Amino acid sequence: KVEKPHPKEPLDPFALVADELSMLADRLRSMVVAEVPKLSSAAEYFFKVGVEGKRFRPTVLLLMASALNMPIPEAAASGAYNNFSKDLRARQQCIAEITEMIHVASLLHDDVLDDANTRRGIGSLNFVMGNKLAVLAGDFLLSRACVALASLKNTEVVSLLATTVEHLVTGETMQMTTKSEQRRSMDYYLQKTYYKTASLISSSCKAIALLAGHTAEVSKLAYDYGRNLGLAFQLVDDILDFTGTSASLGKGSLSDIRHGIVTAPMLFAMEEFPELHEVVDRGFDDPANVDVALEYL
Ligand code: GRG
Repeated sequence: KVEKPHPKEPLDPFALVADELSMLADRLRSMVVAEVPKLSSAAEYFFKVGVEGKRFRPTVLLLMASALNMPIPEAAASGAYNNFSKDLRARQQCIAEITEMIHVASLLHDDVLDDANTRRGIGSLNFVMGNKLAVLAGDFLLSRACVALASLKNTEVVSLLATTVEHLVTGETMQMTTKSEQRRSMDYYLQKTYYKTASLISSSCKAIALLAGHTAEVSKLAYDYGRNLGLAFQLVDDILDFTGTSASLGKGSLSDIRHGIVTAPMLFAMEEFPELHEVVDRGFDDPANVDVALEYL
């Protein structure tokens, strides 16, 4: 039960779905039990209490389910909402679980690609158990996500979430560009950000709507909401990479610029200070060039 907040107190969206979020962690651990114990412990590494991350995606999805499952008279009349049941909510919780498994798989692989040492305030899985097990644990999470997805028996939802895995890979590949034109283009940044971050959130929001039997029009609205929220989320994440500390981020700060990745804060600074273009084109292999760029931000 959630107490009604005092009008002046900000609403805590996480509190609204707190019970389901704690169930989610238990479910995720039980969904990644493997034949080989080493694989189970690698796969559940980020599902343990205290290292589950912000749980932004499952929170958004569960709130989306609450919003979309509310019966509205027109819909009830059309018969589309007859299955407002615990079963529907359980299927939507399954989308939250699948989304979190895909997300964590991408984090595991990302940390291998970036040779990162920390994640969620503890050693990254590659740092603690090695690159090989981190890659395999990511593969395993994707496999279990596929099995859960198939159990929903909804081909549109399967196709949607399978495509979003391709988008994650596409976004990550786009991020590796060394082409000058692409590195300085806001359009390229936004397209990459859609693939890398917003696609998973938007597609899973749409899946929540589709499972509830909503029309293509409503499902598209859910998708657009998730897309915009995902883009905004990544913009904030990119700013925090410059302004945050290792303690507040749970991972190293200034990671993007040190990996030569040009994000929104740098693109905006380039608009204001044209001389930054040349600095960005030199790349950031030389730490002295990182310091030069930081002076403009
Ligand atoms: C294996 C699915 C898969 C993909 C491989 C490595 C890769 C391709 C994609 C990486 C995509 C990636 C890491 C995008 C960044 C998304 C992002 C904003 C991550 C941080 O999300 P938070 O802040 O993290 O929600 P927590 O830890 O709170 O869950």
